[in-house]
Amino acid sequence: MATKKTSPKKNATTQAGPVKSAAKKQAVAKPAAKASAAEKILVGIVMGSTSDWDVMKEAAQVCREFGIPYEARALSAHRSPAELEVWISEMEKRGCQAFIAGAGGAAHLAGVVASQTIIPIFAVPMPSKYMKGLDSLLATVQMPRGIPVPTLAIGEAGAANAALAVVAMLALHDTDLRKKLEEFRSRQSEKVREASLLEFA
Ligand code: RP5
Repeated sequence: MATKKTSPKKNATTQAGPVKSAAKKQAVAKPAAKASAAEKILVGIVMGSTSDWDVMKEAAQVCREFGIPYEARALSAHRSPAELEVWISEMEKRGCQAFIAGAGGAAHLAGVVASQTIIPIFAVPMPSKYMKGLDSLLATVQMPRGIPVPTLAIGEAGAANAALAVVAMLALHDTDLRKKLEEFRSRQSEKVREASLLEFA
């Protein structure tokens, strides 16, 4: 049966703020700011459900911190495959250089995105209710040979690290970004050097 392809404009959030939240308003709480179709976007962040946004916003936060234009969308490999396909192709046209995909449970989203584009993708397994994300991790990381899906840690650290991996990739050909990443690393090291353990009684 042919699936109807519609323009995937719902549930999007960009550097400037969310475009629209169709399902759960708390997932994208800021005022709407529509990304123009012509606007260049370097990173596509996609998640299987708006319920993943609490974790995936960590990736968006890192992009924002480094000044990298991104668009974040809730699109499911299982529930909205046609919309997902349209979005991937739109992102390619808009100059996207990397995707970050987060999904939970039988998490096929990152693999499906990877199957439709040669743009690098980084995957984030979502914490899940009953298996604490182990199901998401194994479903994501155990890709068969030929379609690589580099997979980060379960949850927030994975989401932030996925974006940092993208920053490192983009920094290979962007001197300003390289400087920002080096400064980020220095600040992080400095925090560790300055940290002290509390005295105990
Ligand atoms: C996955 O199912 C999503 O990525 C999410 O992690 C999980 C639960 O989705 P909801 O039932 O909260 O929409 O597809």
